[in-house]
Amino acid sequence: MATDMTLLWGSGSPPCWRIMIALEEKSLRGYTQKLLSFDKAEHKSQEVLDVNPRGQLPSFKHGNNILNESYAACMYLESQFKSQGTKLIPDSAAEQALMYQHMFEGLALYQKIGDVIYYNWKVPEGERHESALKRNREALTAELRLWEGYLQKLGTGSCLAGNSFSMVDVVVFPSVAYLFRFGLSAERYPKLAAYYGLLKDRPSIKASWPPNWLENPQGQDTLKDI
Ligand SMILES: N[C@@H](CCC(=O)N[C@@H](CS)C(=O)NCC(=O)O)C(=O)O
Repeated sequence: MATDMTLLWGSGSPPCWRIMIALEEKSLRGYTQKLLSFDKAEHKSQEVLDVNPRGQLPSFKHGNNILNESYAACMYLESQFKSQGTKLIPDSAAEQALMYQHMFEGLALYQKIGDVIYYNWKVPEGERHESALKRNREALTAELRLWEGYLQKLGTGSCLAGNSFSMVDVVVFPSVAYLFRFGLSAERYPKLAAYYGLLKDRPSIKASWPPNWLENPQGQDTLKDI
């Protein structure tokens, strides 16, 4: 039982989801968790600020060790619980190279998704320009084509670093799920859709599926024309 761990999280947040998948994969259950509401600005509460001065979720603690960066928390969990649950860092140099490469590219993917989906939230009303949003949409399209190519090269039924599920899948899958939640076309991006289909029912992913998505299965169509 992971009773010395606490996770403050928000539903539907890909960074929070990454840590929850890693915890499941490492068989770390029974941790203290608190679901907070972004709508009620609970991520700016003193409870969060005490752990995470950025006032962001996830905020994660293991004993006295604080890890508020989702990638850092996932890597830490693998390192501390190496022999428990799924081995998330492959031994083979070729798979490790792919894993690290795609993990960090996953940050660019996540950033570009946010630049489109949250354009209005990020840019104050008077500073918004159709041309800037168009550029962001084009940048996301180019990024998604790269991922289609990577998955094509990996082959049908492959995870992102090869046949085995690894850390790159822990951190990138939530972004891919987000894409489809926001209406990405499975016809236009068949490899990403197949990857999504391959992993969406994996026990660690199912167990941590965002509760607000379960309550409201209808997503949005923001990305339908990307
Ligand atoms: N670098 C952080 C990013 C965390 C993050 O961006 N969290 C968002 C939710 S998805 C958040 O709390 N946003 C509220 C804010 O920045 O005020 C990580 O990967 O863990």
